[in-house]
Amino acid sequence: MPEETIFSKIIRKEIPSDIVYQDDLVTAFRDISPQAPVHVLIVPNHLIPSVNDVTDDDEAVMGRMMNVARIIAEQEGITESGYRLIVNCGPDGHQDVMHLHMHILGGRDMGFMLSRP
Ligand code: DGP
Repeated sequence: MPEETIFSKIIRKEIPSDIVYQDDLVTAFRDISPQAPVHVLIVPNHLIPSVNDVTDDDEAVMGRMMNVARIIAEQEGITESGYRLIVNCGPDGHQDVMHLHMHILGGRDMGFMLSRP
C-alpha cells in the first residue's frame, strides 16, 4: 500500500484547507503556496501516488479531474482569460507530494510554458 500524504487528510477534512470543490471522485483545494492569483489543486479522493501508478480502473477519475478543471475555471472567473493545467511526475517533473494532483493556475498571463534556463 502506498503511503498517504497530507492530501489524504485534506480530503477527509482532518486538517484545515480551502476546499473549493468536492464530489465522490475528486477534491479541489487552494494551493498553500500560490504561484498565481488562482492556484487550485485537483486530486483523486483515493490515493494514486503519481501518473506512473494510474491504471485502467482510474480512467473515470482522470476524466473527472479534467471536467472539474473546467468547473473551477468557471467558478474562479478565468474561463475566458485562460489558465494552465500542470501535472508533475517524479524527480525530473519536480513532483513534491506523492498523491497525484493537477494544478490549475490562472488569473494572470502564465508566460511561456517552460522556463528557458
Ligand atoms: P508538486 O510540486 O506538483 O508536487 O506540488 C505540490 C503542491 O502542493 C505545491 O504547490 C504546494 C502544495 N501543498 C503542499 N502541501 C500542502 C498543504 O498542506 N496544503 C495545501 N493546500 N497545499 C499544499
